[in-house]
Amino acid sequence: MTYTEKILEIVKKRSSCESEFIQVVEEVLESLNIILDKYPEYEKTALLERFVEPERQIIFRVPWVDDQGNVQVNRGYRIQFNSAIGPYKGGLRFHPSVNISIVKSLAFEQILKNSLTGLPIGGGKGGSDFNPKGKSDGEIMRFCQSFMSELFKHIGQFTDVPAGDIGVGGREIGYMYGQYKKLRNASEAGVLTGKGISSGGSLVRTEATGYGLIYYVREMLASHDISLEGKRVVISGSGNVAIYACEKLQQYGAKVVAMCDSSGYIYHESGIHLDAIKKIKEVERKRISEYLAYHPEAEYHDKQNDVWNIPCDIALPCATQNDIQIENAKTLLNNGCIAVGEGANMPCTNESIAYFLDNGVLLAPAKAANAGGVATSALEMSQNSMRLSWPFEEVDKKLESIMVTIFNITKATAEEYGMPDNYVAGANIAGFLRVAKAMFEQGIV
Ligand code: NDP
Ligand code: 2IT
Repeated sequence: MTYTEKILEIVKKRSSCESEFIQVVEEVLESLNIILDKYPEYEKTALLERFVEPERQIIFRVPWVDDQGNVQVNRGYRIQFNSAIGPYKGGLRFHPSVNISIVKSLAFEQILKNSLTGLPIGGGKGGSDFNPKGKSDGEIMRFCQSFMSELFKHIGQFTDVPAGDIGVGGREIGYMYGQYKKLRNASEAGVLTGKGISSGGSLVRTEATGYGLIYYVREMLASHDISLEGKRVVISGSGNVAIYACEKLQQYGAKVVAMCDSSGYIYHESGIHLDAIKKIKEVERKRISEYLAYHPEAEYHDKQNDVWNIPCDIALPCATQNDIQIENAKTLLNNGCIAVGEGANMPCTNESIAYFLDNGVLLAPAKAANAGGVATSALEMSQNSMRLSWPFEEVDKKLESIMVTIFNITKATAEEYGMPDNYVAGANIAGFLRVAKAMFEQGIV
């Protein structure tokens, strides 16, 4: 039994009910097998045993009062997974599907993603099974305040710095930041990222994950002499990541023909009009089917996952985990798809990832391709520490340069280990080595 097989056995036994967590650990360990012979000291110091076990897991009650005066109770999570290279850093997800397995899997991914940015940030993730859909502004605020009334004990600008994820955007971060400041009686802007600009947020943070994804995909295609111009693209999701991926693609002359939300998808052959999507999703907080009110010539279909049946050159899953199942992967390839960029976290199943790699589809892996969000969060932390703010162009240039560097590292690492174009392995290995070196240097802690 190899060292990685032994570790996978331990995780399967200890976390037998956590299917998403087992899924990500399996994907990462598979890539690490090839390098561990070079580092016998890692097995001697049980480095992988420590790497797959969170430093701390916090689970708490979140009671709040709805608009009818009823008391509601949700569950809150924060997984502080690894602080070897910096304070725990990662988003908060508010969605009814949130459970310990999902949060742990996202926190584990975050360790490697944050490492790839080259910035000093460790890995964490949190959230709640709270469903923000259909809630009034007052309900959202009371929930966020209650959530922070417990979370504030465990976070801090040098300890753990949360941000947004599914269901958590600028509005929610604002309410949580307000509550944190009240409880701590201190202005510690660096405790949360994704803040509004007036509250110490960074320009470009809103756009960062989507823009960063397209910078990565642009580099990946360019290394095969392919350009984004004129490409047909299908995007799943219509939230923060999807919207700004679409915006940057359109700037590069690509045509986005479909987007979706959890209820269904829209198909607009002449190209999606992003201003309508922004209005529906960022302002009105409505369903994507409303798009037809603005563009009746488009089509709406209520099976969200069928969005992958639309022929495209490039597929960008930007909604949630396990979105592209093996049947979707086969359909995409049959329809001529040449590249997939993972804007969401773990949007392709392990089976789909293997299928794409085996069939020559270029795959930009989530932990590299969507790292622009957290990288810009780290730039927000820097600006907060320096008590100044950089202009949009400056942050965007830094983001672009970070994404180009991440692409180059994932490509070079894949080549070094004899797997050219396998950016999945490149990202896993490069991300791991930086954290492993830091863990080794810091002894058994
Ligand atoms: P948003 O909440 O802004 O948008 C999420 C989008 O995905 C919505 O269109 C939503 O539809 C859809 N969606 C969510 N859950 C499901 C589901 N179970 N089935 C189908 N559709 C679903 O989130 P973000 O755009 O911020 O996040 C999207 C993905 O990107 C997530 O995987 C997140 O972890 C990842 N990510 C986000 C980063 C960020 O900076 N925000 C950074 C890196 C990764 P509906 O509104 O109907 O629920
Ligand atoms: O998955 C992610 O990288 C995020 N949700 C962003 C995390 C962050 O701290 O900005």
